[in-house]
Amino acid sequence: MKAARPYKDINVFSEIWNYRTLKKFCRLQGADLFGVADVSNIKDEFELVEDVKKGLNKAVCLGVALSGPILSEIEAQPTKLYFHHYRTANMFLDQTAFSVCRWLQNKGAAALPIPASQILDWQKQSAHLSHKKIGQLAGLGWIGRNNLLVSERYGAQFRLVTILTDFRLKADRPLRRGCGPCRACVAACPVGAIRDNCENFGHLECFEKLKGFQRENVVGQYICGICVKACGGKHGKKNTALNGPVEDQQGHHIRPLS
Ligand code: B12
Ligand code: SF4
Ligand code: SF4
Repeated sequence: MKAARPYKDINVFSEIWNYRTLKKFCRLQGADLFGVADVSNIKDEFELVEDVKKGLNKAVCLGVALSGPILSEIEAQPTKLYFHHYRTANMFLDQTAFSVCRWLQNKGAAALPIPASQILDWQKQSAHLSHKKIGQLAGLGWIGRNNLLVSERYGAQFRLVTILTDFRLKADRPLRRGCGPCRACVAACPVGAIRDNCENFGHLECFEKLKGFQRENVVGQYICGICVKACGGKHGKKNTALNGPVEDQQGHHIRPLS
């Protein structure tokens, strides 16, 4: 007779099964990137009530890709189209996180969606938690020279959201990749805030430039988009006009759309 499976294996099995089912649900909701991070060791960094965050040891991190043509329009400053797109992406991510929260709660789990772009402390310019850090732990990408989370497929041309949960889920691992010899964003930044090493990123230069765009009434919020446009990844290279037109003058596709 076959020996009964040890209980531990059943736990591992259910974590993998849950991970796959949730991933499928998130894809159907429109998420382009999905990953799960084990956040049990970094919860001190979260600006949440101790009792609330106690059992929330997993973080589901989702990414949604931005429109290549909208980014292509950005030159020396953000555009009105990019501003609208940025807000739409945030709303989409918040709605998706809300659906994931309901999905998890209907499975009997606790779930806490973190806003895509809400600032808690205006002095420190910080939020409840860093989506970039969660995304990096969840294997979505690496912190690039531009101080953004960079994925192999989308470069930095995506936005993020996080849902904390106590649901039993397999956790992903961080990627062991980086920018390599690329310096596209270093050359693109109008204030030289992007250096060779992301640890030397010029937060203040960048922030002053973004405040300037808002003061000059270019856009209504602290956004820019220049270093996002510069960092296209595999998908962005095809999707933006950076590499020339997709069609020839007769309307034939001259390079594949992804
Ligand atoms: C406040 C804010 C800003 C502020 C300043 C943020 C800051 N402190 O640097 C301002 C207004 C300047 C800003 C600018 C921009 N922002 Co902003 N911002 C935020 C917001 C709302 C909060 C960030 C926060 O809490 N920071 C606090 C610090 C402590 O966290 P952190 O900056 O993430 O730093 C951590 C990691 O970087 C990590 N880390 C640092 N170095 C390294 C090195 C390695 C090797 C590793 C592994 C980790 C690591 O450790 C840090 C501490 O945990 C987030 C949304 C969110 N909740 O995450 C969006 C967010 C970070 N912004 C985003 C974007 C896109 C932008 C802009 C391009 C503007 C635009 N939309 O056009 C610029 C980019 C500037 C740049 N190149 O970094 C995206 C980034 C998406 C991505 N693919 O990475 C986010 C995640 C919003 C979203 N929902 O997608 N932003
Ligand atoms: S957001 Fe603009 S100013 Fe800030 S690092 Fe990127 S390109 Fe430079
Ligand atoms: S543009 Fe190149 S150097 Fe800059 S963050 Fe992206 S991959 Fe890294």
